[in-house]
Amino acid sequence: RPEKLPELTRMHSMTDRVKGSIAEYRNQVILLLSRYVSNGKHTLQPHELKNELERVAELECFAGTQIKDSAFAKILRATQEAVVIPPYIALAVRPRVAEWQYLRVNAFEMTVEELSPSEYLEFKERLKAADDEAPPICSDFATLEIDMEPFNASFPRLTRPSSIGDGVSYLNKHLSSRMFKEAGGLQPLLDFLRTHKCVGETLMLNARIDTLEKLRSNLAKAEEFLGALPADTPVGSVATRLQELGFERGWGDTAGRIKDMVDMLSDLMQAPDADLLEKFLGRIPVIFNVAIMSPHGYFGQANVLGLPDTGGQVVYILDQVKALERDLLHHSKQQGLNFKPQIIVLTRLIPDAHGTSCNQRIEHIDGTQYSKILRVPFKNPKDGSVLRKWVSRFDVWPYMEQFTEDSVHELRAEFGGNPDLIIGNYSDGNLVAVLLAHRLKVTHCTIAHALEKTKYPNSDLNWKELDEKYHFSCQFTADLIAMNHADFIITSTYQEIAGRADAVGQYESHQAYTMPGLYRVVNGIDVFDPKFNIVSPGADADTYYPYFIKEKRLTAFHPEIEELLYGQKEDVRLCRGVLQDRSKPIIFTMARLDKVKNLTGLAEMYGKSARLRKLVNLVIVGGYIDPSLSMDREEVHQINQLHAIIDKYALDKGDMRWIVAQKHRMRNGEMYRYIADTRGAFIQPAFYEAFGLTVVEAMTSGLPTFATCHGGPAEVIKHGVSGYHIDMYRPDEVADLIADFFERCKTDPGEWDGLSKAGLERIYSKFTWEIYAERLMTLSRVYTFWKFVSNLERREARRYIEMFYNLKYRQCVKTVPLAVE
Ligand code: UDP
Ligand code: LCN
Repeated sequence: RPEKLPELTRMHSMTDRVKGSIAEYRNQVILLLSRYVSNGKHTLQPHELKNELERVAELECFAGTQIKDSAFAKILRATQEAVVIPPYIALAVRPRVAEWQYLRVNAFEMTVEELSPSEYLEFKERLKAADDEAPPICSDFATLEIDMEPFNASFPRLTRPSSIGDGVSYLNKHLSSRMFKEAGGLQPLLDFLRTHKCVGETLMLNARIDTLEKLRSNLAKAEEFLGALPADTPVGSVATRLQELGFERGWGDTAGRIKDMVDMLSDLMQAPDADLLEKFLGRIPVIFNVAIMSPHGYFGQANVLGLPDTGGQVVYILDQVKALERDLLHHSKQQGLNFKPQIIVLTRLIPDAHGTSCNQRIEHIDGTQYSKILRVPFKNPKDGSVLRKWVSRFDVWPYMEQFTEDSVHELRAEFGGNPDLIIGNYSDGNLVAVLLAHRLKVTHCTIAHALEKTKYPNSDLNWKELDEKYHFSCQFTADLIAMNHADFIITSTYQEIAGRADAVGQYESHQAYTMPGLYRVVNGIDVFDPKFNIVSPGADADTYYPYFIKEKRLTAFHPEIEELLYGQKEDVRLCRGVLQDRSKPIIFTMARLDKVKNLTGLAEMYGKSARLRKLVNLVIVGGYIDPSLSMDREEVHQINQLHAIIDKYALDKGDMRWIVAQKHRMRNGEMYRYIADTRGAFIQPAFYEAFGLTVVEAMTSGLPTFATCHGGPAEVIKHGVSGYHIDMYRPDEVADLIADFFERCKTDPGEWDGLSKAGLERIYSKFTWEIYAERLMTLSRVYTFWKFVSNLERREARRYIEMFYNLKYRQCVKTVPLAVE
């Protein structure tokens, strides 16, 4: 196997370590492996591997031996998944963040071998094959393997896990030093500044500066001219002289700011400096028009939150637009321009709008001057008729191409040309962004919000069983296409890219996986790629602020909130259960009522814990109470389940209230604060949460927060400092953790205040929209520049992606039925 040679040393050391442990602890290892393989074909999760190891280590007959400290035990603790097909057990080991090695042990013969990703996945696929099914002939060729690695081999790549998520700094360092090493390396920078136009007007440099020499000498002249003037001299008084020297608008609004930028460029021409380069590029006015894609769900500003498929992404984008417009206007002014930035959110027009504005073509975005929502309907690809009703985000695939086609014209008409930046959101928006950016040759940014593959355990391996319901074959293919096409990807947290020491990242999980019978991904994405950048969102400061800012409190909402929380009537359209003891603090949750959010798990946990029920009331906001009102199959199931739990634990007899989804955002903001007044807490009980805006909203309100340890909240909260992590796979422990906290609060109120304060501090340091907007716009300018001057286009990869799209994605879409009106 000559192609494996470079890996041999490292791989052998791991197999050798396993062999060493087998030799040293033969009996324990035999017992352990035989237990692992005793249940036939299956996969084992990390906790199952560890629990069995503990059990064997604790057996009396092995007292005194140290298998728990052996090299094999360490490898097992670093294993993220094991595939058992007796007598074999194959391990996917992740010794460090984003580093993977694969091993296979024969539990009967005690032999060990290393596997390549492809071999491991091929072995895993056998879980899905019938026992008597013959292995595929010419398996190497008969299975479609997706491998992006060869395209990225010559591309700069980070090496330190701690640098993941700060791709732009690395890229600037790498490419700026390369620019200086190559003869004429600075020419592309000159070309970039010379080709710069906005609405036909030349910016930055005009034709008078046509060589680097000329640039150098005219920079010196400009420096001298500007240096002699007061710093606040307006640009109007210097523009003519600067134009004669070759400098057009775009450098600044005063002599001082123009000189700043001129100095930066002179310095850059002298020596490479990545930070300075980033600062300089961040000031070039290249982005004026931004198109943001978010097709699925009800995208609107009122009455939409909590509707199926309509949650954080809508909140995120509306806040993002406000923050970006503010930043663009500020930037444009500072650079001496008076262009009106345009931000357009492209979404789906839904004729049957259910009391929302989603049937309007255009809607101005509140809190902005020029930004708007543009809605384009989905059309039946067969007869072109407009789709009237809402469809689940899992069923949108057949509509995407026509939607893109129709949107190109509408967007160009609204912008009066092409946008300068296209941002995709979630799988469908990202796919539309790929198609548009590809066609218009515009900088493309991807935001996943939630990569669905990570939310549903084994959704790749079991895709066939799930496809009828979720169409993951389309979605995961679209995700792969989008993440590889994007010029840059922004994520809300580090874990979204590369996980933690003990947990796999969302993007990382797309590195190697298999969908048996569809394709096998041996290298889907590299999390060390400099395209990844962490830019965390916040909570809108006008809506969410601490409970103790008395002068801003919206007390006018209090009677309505009190009625919502403490009303003594049940009404199937509004609520179930009443709270009897108002002196108890409230533990509160609010989310879309989908399975992964696990609101039912919270109710069950509370129902079971007599201790918790004595200490606090529970308020759940989500979904409908009456299942007949819901349009979403998963939601209906959750509604019925929640009713069953309430019945089972008699939760409607005084200590729990379930309230329908609340769509009034300002009032919701006040509700968090009202619950803080009860000295309560926010609980986010999801099995998995990609980021979790409610967590940030609660913490911004000063409400102590307990949130899932699976996903983004694990990074937003520092456990035990600014909130608590909870694992809803272990509900009894969670109930105790919350009960302990409220018991401590009873004896020491400082406990509650301390947690509330630390939560706020955490938010202010990292999760605000101001930080977000400045960072995202800098990234957009920098990646636009690098795309222009270097081979960031990745043309080979793009051709491969086009083929994948045409030969695979479009085939998958054919399996998705069209909606029936
Ligand atoms: N939300 C709401 N009313 C509801 C449920 C949710 O206003 O009944 C809001 C919530 O305040 C937050 C967003 O919807 O702003 C949910 O975002 P999150 O990131 O927590 O979850 P997602 O729904 O995006 O998965
Ligand atoms: C989607 C999700 O599921 C949430 O976890 C995020 O907070 C939201 O989008 C905004 O990014």
